Amino acid sequence: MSYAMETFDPEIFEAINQELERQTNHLEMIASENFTIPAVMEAMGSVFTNKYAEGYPYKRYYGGCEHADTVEQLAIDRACELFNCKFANVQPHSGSQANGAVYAALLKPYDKILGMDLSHGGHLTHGSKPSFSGKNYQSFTYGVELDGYINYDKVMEIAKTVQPKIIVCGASAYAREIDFKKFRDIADEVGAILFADIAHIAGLVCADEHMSPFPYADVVTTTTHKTLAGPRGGMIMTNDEDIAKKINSAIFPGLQGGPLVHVIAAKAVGFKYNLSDEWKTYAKQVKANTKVLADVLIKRGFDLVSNGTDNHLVLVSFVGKEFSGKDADAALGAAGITVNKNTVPGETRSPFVTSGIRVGAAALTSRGMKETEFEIIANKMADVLENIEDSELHAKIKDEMKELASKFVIYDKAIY
Ligand code: DSN
Repeated sequence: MSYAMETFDPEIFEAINQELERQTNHLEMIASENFTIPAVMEAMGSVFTNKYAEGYPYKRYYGGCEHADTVEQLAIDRACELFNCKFANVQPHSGSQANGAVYAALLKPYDKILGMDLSHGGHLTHGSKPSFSGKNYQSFTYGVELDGYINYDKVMEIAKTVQPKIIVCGASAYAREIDFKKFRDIADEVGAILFADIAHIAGLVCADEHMSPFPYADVVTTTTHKTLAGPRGGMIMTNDEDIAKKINSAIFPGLQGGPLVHVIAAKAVGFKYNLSDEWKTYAKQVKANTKVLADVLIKRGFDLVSNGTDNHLVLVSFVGKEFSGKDADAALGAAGITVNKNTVPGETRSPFVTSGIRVGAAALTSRGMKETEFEIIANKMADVLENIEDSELHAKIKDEMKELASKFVIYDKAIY
């Protein structure tokens, strides 16, 4: 019996190859997505998927972990070098698991969390009511002003009223630099722990293209797949030994069982890429490309939340327009440009409809696109948004975008 995927499981083989075609022919502009390097995928598909390794490097519960130890220690050391911190836990299976572990480590049930409102750009795990973070803890929120910026004085006022045990800073849809020092001042004023979730901006932070949460935050989490372009997963970092010990216990045995050693190996490979000079050039280019996207859309008459960007994404607002974020998402999708609908400050539509879209530059920058291509794409986006019901135009632009994409092929096969 052959277990090669093509013959053993042709349905899955076909779906994977279709996905490669989709990723190749469409322009991926979802701000939380990226293309990882083949070496990361090789590690994810490695024999480490077979290994149980409960515990931490050199302190395992099972035998045969000597190579898992090598891999996890390398991932930890590279993470600490990358973010200039003392301790890292590279085992969280996702960003949500990482955030859950921070709360489990540092809070008691019903303690108070203060985080950014989901509809203002925060994340479900920052205290949103449908999430464990809003159910197991008393959660309170701060938001952005109508101008799209966080008002740190207001956050201070809210923090003084709420007296939270933890303040969460970091966002999923915020186009401006986050001032971690100002959040530190707020946390100090009310005696709170400062927790920074840098999942969206980590790839910029480690390249000095965004202010670092260290030394201001007590604990920092990130995903490893968004702007870091590594494998899908999470990570927790701190400079505080006591917090590090609590986090380790919260992840294992608190929340997770055996770590995904194949993914940890892939995280280590990703961090090696993030530590390279090439990465610094990439992160700069992400910001330059996003700036072009913002400038063109503004020039073409669209409203951007905060009127611009400091990072890898823009939020386009359709408040006052006939069409919604959902309509825009669908029209751009038909034109071969993948984005996501997103709530905007002062939102009046439901989260399933919304009045905005979130657009990111990280993935197309990984394909090698630069300012010239982003200018073309932003103008095509504007053409679609100005002609939201013209399906013939959308189909024509889809062909043009496919032609553009074909010049920036990232993978020569679906499985590494
Ligand atoms: N789903 C992620 C994002 O799109 O930002 C957050 O977890």
